[in-house]
Amino acid sequence: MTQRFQSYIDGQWVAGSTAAQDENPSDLATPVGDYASLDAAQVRDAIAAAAASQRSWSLSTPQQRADALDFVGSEILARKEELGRLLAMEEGKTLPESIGEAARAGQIFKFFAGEALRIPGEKLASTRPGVEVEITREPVGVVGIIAPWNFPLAIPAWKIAPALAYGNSVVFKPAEIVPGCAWALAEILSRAGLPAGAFNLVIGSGRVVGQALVEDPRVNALTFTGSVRTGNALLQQAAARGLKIQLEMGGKNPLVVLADADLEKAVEIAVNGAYFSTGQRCTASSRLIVQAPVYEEFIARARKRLASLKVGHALTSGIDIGPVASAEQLATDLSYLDIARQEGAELLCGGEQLELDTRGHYLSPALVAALPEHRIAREEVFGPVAAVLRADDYEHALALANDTEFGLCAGIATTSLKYATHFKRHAEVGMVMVNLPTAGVDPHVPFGGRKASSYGPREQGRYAVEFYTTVKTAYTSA
Ligand code: TXE
Repeated sequence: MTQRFQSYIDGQWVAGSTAAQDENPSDLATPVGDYASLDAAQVRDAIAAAAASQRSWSLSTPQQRADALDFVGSEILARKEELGRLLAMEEGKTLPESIGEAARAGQIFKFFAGEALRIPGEKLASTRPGVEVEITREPVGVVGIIAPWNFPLAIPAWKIAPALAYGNSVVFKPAEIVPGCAWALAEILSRAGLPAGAFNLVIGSGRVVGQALVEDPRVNALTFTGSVRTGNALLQQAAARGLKIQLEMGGKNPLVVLADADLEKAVEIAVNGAYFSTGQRCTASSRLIVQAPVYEEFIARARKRLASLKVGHALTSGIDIGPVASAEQLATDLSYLDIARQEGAELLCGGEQLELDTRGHYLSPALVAALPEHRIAREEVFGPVAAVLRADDYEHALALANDTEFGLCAGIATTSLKYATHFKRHAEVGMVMVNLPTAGVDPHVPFGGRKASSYGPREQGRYAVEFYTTVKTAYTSA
């Protein structure tokens, strides 16, 4: 019997109207389950429930909030293998990557359980005699969460956990292709002791469910991770009604490899950053910028390493890369490879659809020698596809690294302290890595970018407090 993933509104499990299949990208013949999309009226019910529970949840003690989040974090950690398996089946990440993501989601809930006890404030002497000034943080209210499919446990966790920790109520809309992970998270949250309505899950399409969230005046803040196109459309609508909004969108993250780098390490960093998680990470190293003296050698070693990677069913042990998450994403990946060929870029290896024992969206990791103006070197593909560019020297490499509309993450492989230090200061990004893959971040420090990659305050760590609270300044005269 297939499992049906339902929505959760005001403390009740709710069926939607139209049923759809939750696909398994490793094996299209064996779906993970099915789910039903909500209509706009049901989303409005969820927002009403969140608004109604807002006051009681915002008045809960920090200890109650910490206990609820700690419960969720502990259960996710205890069940990380099982949740990882669901994630692997639904999104297509390898099982070790998926279990790692489940563990990360658990750690994030535990981190914010601690933060709920440490909500910052300040008390200052006034400039006027006999007056005291206090600065406190209060919940924003009802937070709408629109999440993508590529980290179906971790991204919802790093939005839901701080929202609840700081006393907001939540209406969470997952991406269409990962309802199972969202349902599993909601099921745990449903037993965490929250008042009915403080957390709601609304499964359905972006067009209906996502739109209902951005349009409703009872939603006080909206956090989104996804494509630049959708993010920008939401920004326009948010601006029109003065809605607080935070956006995490695409990346075209450069990894610079200098001639003085440890080349073996640099190749490993590049392959990990560009292709693991099937390249479907906003921080993926999709532009490899290699200094001329080591360009050929880097390519030769990268091709050899890529040929050794095993692409396969996400649950098979020993595989390195799972399938692409959806037919739509696979079509995007293939079309970018076509465009690259048409524009004169050279496919060095990979980029082939693979037929394995089970029918799935399998693509071999592709490396493309490109020029900076080629679209494959400028636009986010979001698949196991990387462009490699040649740079004359460090200054040229830095200029190429910054020659993009995006600014999420940048990396450099070098043994030079001088270049590493200069790069950390001059890369126009929100996150920078020295001798590390561009993808792979810590949960307790800020995450986010500049330029077209991000809008609004940073996510994660203590910096999350900026988005999920509003500041009040109180003056008291005795
Ligand atoms: O994103 P969408 P998709 C990029 C990546 C990928 C492309 C498309 O390049 O190939 O986006 O992915 C909801 N109002 N990234 O189609 O459409 C949608 O239901 C309100 C990069 O999945 O932006 C989902 O929950 N909501 C990114 C969420 O928005 C709407 C991660 C994201 O979907 C909506 C994901 C609307 N009108 C994709 N339309 C990264 N860099 O991390 C859609 N949604």
